[in-house]
Amino acid sequence: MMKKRILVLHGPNLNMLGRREPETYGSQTLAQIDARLSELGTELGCSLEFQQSNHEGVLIDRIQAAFGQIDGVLINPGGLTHSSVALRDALLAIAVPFVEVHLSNIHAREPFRRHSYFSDVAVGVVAGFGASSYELGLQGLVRHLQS
Ligand code: DHK
Repeated sequence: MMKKRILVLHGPNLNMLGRREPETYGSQTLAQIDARLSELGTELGCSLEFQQSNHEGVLIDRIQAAFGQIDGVLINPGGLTHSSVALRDALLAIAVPFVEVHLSNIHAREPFRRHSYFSDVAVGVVAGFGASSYELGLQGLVRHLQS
């Protein structure tokens, strides 16, 4: 089976993980999360590329650059989850399956976090398991790509 290529995208403020509202987002840093995902990617036989940005346009440019180069996307859009039609459109434009992940349970927080511009076009959504949301999301995405 061909090695699956996965793009892992982190949106605004996720570079602050470990220091940012730890009671909501946990104590792991983004570097620790990415390191664990790299290990898991190796176990699952896929290759991962990572990008974090606080800028919507940078994330969109990265997605466009991946056109035809990747098999799937694992994304935590951060606050853009609740606002970005443009990021949603970029993911639809490259036409590969993606999984949406959140550290926190966005449905158990403020009402404005309950709506996502991504969930209805995602293969799946994982929210509320802290850093484990990323691992569960990657496992689900790879399984989907191999099925
Ligand atoms: C991360 C953020 O930065 C928030 O803006 C989202 C998400 C939730 C998370 O739980 O990973 O509302």
